[in-house]
Amino acid sequence: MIILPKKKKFYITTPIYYVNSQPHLGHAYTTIVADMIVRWHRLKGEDVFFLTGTDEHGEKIQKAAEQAGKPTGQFVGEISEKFKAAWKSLNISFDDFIRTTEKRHEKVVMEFTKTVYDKGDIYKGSYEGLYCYGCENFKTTTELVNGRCPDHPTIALEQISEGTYFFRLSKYQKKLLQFFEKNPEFISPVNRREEIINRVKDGLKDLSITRPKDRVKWGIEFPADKGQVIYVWFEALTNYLTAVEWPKGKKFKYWPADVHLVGKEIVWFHSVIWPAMLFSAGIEQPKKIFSHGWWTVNGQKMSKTLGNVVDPVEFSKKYSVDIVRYFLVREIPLGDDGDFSEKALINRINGELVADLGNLVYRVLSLVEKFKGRIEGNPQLDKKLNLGKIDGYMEKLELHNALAEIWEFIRATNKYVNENEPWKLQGKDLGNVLYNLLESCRVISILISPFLPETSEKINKQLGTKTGALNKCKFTKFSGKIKKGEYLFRKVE
Ligand code: ME8
Repeated sequence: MIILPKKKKFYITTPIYYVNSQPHLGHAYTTIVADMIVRWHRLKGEDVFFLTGTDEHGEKIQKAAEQAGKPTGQFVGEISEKFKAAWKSLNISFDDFIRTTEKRHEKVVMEFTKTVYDKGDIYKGSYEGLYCYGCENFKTTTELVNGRCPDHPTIALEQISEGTYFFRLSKYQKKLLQFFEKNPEFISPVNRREEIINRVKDGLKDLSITRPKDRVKWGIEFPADKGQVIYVWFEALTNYLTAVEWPKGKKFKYWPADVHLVGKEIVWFHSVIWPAMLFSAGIEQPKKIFSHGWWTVNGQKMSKTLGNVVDPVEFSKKYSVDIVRYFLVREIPLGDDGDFSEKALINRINGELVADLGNLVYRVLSLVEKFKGRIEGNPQLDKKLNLGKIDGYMEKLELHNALAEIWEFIRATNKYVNENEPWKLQGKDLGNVLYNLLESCRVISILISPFLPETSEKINKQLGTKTGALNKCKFTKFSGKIKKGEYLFRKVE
């Protein structure tokens, strides 16, 4: 029996999104970025698992369903479907879409909570404080701006006083700080890391992790007290374990997560509360929490509460799915904030997509169409490709740099056309130049496939080639059957 070497595994997650209203461009951003990363790892031949889904319990959702006048179960089901449909239309290649109202999740949450309880890390107490339904979290007075939560200025805070169970978060302060010290890349990018470490150094308060059932009905029952439901964040974070069948399922081979990709407003939950929960339950830590920035519209954070949301699906109908995907990732480095503007999007279409990529493929195929000789020769253009550099950027999650490096190759190929002036060549010389150009286009179709999957497929169709894994990015014999089609992108006036 031949034993094949075990494939490297790669597990990436997005936050699970609240179903209190529709998916918007901010949610699409995180999901698209995760999709590009996972597609890159698939190209490398790794055994990947990509998880996304919806966060469906808690007061905020309960209230939204009441406002919509619908039974809560029906309400959450409808919106969860909208997220799923949006991700399908944006070409998101998720392996699992989890819903926190599923039985499999309830089972894992119960078992996880019991494990932490048995460890002695949960105790009964009472809580008094100001609660923000937008964040589903208590706020301290120092966090407020003009008496309101800065992230949800339109939602009035509520004074709450009630019996609750606490998780001994404070117990893990030292262990967390040691862990951050030993794993400098755990919280990325670095600027967020410093903020978190300083906050943990200031001291950790135990976390209220249940809500009385007479106030919050829509949740998973707390196993140790039937009068309480589990706090939505404590429950939601556990989804990352549910999907990989903790503690003993087959999919648990994917744990620990390689990347939890999140927006910067929830990095605290992921880099402090979640690791403390895992320490308590005796489960290995994820490898990286990467928090990205926010998209704003006219300088304001895009949010359901502010009502200034951009619909990613509508936008992709107006331009194309690939254009929206490309723009979001090329426009800002992962980790930075960005302001959404249609003008900037149009500039990217007309520049990089039409003038560089679209023009290259069209030019090459037009030349090949007229040529009757043999397309063969010596690899020359492959020296312009730095695959190691592109992969290095992808490993560091510098997607905009990876794209810029791919574009270097596209531009080098265009330059090769201009320098060799194939329209003046004939016979073997022309065959050689066309060989280099076709192999280059084929390689480009592989490299762009994680970012622009539809365009990659179109190029393959026109070249008559099949897309391959990353190890097919070497120049070999060109064996496609050309079928020139439409321009890949149209100029926007
Ligand atoms: O926080 N710019 O869900 P949520 C960029 N259910 N990204 C944005 C964005 C913006 N303007 N707005 C939202 C929750 N996002 C919890 C998560 S995880 C166990 C539980 C993205 O529906 C970003 O990824 O409020 C952010 O973290 C996430 O959507 C918040 O989605």
